[in-house]
Amino acid sequence: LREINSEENFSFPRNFLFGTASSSYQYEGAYLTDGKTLSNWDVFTSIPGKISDGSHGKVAVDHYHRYPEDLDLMEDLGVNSYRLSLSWARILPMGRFGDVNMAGIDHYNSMINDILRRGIEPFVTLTHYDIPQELEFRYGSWLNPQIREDFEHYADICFQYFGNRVKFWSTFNEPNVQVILGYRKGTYPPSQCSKAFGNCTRGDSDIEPLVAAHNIIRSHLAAVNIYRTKYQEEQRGKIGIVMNTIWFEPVSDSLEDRLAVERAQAFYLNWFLDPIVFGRYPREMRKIIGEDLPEFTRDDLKSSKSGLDFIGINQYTSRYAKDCLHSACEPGKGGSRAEGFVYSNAHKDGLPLGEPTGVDWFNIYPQGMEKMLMYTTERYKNIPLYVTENGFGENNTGVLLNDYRRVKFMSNYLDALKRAMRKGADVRGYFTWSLLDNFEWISGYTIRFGLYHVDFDTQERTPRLSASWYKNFIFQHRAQNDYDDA
Ligand code: GBH
Repeated sequence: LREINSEENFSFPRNFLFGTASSSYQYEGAYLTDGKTLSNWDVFTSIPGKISDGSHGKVAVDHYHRYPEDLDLMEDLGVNSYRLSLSWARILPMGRFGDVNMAGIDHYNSMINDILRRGIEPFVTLTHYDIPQELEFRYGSWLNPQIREDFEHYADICFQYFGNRVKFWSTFNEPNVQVILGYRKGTYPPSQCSKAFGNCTRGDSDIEPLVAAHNIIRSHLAAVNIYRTKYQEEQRGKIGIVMNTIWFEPVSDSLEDRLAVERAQAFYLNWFLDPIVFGRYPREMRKIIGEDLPEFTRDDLKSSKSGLDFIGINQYTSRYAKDCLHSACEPGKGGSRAEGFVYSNAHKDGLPLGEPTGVDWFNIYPQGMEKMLMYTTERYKNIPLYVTENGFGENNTGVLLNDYRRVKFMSNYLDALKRAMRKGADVRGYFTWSLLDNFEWISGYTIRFGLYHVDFDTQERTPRLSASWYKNFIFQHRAQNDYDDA
């Protein structure tokens, strides 16, 4: 059985989580069912021109009604965990200004019970981009410090109703993406953008992304504090945050470009994790932004010494970073004059980083997985890590069941993950994005990430090659464990 593993002498620990990931807005549909009100994404998708195919998540893949069928698929795959998110607008349609919607609570109770009945561990995110529109409308959501009271209240309700069964909580999904696209580029709600970065039609402050991020970090810390003081001792779960990660390589060997890589990482990952783990923003940010960087109060930081039990890493892609403090900033897909770097697709010598996929933000670079996990392990002192998302998206080319490119992608990224574990990264789980094709945000239904193909008219789910590959992969790992134990 040893030969089964492509990397010699390695087996995943028995309790390693293998799962698939989803999110409420991308999967559930049922957008006004059982007392749910509009979320920011319901409103955003109704504005013409925001979504590439003009679509929305009103029905999505109807997971709200079809979850038992979807859990059947997961059971068949043999996964032992399922990463999902809750819809805040289903649980607290008016935020803290109204009552708990018991129909929403009942729905998630039934779903969580069904998940557990099948021997699957729920891994729950509180906010995967979608929030009640009420909070946007009333006070401007993340730009207003009072969002912290709303988030704290919401988290408290979730711990209270579900915490006896949910043992893994993430406060936010990819707040870095949420802030950069929502307040800097303006391509996600609430469509604010800053002059230095985007073609602004609304919003003109370079400070807004910093303020939104600050309020998210404070909200995270408040939720962690509630969990630690009121629930954790009895419920014995773990709480963390999920970040999007990009592995950056310097565009040349010059010292300037190597320092640009550090700035790129500071302005992407460390922006959120440093305050949560160390209680302050990264040095590179402080140096560049100076006094415009908001400050934390002593009260904010009371839980920051233990502001995380784990870090969730969403790892898809890698990029070159190029200095532009000392030379001109050609417009790139990320970074700016203000931050002193830009992203670049090609090395100075002309070589691209990894392999392009046909989806513009996404190239295949498995080494990025290994390096990202090692970087996080070193910087954040061996904290437990979960790869909360990794997966392969393809442009919609009709019924594409023979997804050999996805299989190759998963196999190579999982090999890179194993290499990181052998070098000492404390990785405890892997969730692939995603079980099903689903609503891919501003790309609508044009990019497909599923191990199962979904016919969006009939809602029929059909397994792709990758579904049987993943099933086999998980099966082999179990067999290896049984062999090692015998
Ligand atoms: C994750 O984001 C999300 O958590 C998940 O919901 C999503 O379905 C999945 O990945 C697949 O995309 O305008 O060029 O910036 C991954 C990071 C950042 C990738 C935003 C797509 C938008 C394209 N995402 N990006 S761009």
